[in-house]
Amino acid sequence: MQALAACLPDARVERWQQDSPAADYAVGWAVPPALFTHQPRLKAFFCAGAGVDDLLASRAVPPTLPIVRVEDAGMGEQMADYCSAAVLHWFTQGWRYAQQQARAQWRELPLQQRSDWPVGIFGLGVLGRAVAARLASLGFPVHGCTRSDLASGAQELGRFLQSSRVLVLLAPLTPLTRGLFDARRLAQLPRGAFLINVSRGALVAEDALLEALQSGQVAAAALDVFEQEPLGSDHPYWRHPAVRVTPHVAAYTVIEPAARQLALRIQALEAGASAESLPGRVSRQQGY
Ligand code: OXD
Repeated sequence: MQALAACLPDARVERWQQDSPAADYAVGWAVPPALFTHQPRLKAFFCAGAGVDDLLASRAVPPTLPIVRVEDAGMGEQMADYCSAAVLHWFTQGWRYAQQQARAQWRELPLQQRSDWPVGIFGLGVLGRAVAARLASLGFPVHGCTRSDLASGAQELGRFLQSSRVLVLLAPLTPLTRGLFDARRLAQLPRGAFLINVSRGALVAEDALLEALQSGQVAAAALDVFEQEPLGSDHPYWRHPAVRVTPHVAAYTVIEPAARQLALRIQALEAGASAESLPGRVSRQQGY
């Protein structure tokens, strides 16, 4: 809040409460639905996180209220760190050596070639592109799948999956992507593939992933997001030897860049720009 106030010295910036006066703009993440009923005059809502699926699913959000997401705001670098750490852990056999260490087993494993580790990034928005650039700079062959590739048919997605030894999910949760990675899609990956999910848990059918891990179709997974969060303490992911669980922390919004970005957007709106023209403007039709 202070960071935003510092960027907007002429504005009154305050923490929202039910009796707060009517505001022109609101900024938040996982905000209570009451904010929208108590703030009927909002000109725009700024989402401080990357995903807007919960907001779009909420009946409290007026259907005509412009929603604008922060873009990157320090998250691209963190996503790139998270994904490259997972890829390097698998590529350098770190995960297998950890399993061997648990058995006090001294056994050299073969050297890997980066060219045998093509990485497919599903979702090439700002964050997907940051991850792609980092992995490419580490020497991995990287390719991507965008919304228009998805729209051009099942074959395109099939080709993308077949050539992804590591699949990174970085696409928003929309009607098109919900449950997309089911048993049939996971079977299109090369046998022994690796999965990183840093977008939304509901993109993946959990039972199908557990089965694919059991059969060896998927060798290992690094999961930051889950259908139910927090992940239940009895969920099989927690104790699965080939699954790394993190509690939805792959990327935090960094306050200062986010505040600078929001201030620029608000100033643009106040100067007469249309909400449609703002970077990060959410399309209700596309669902992100
Ligand atoms: C998200 C976020 O959208 O953490 O998941 O920003």
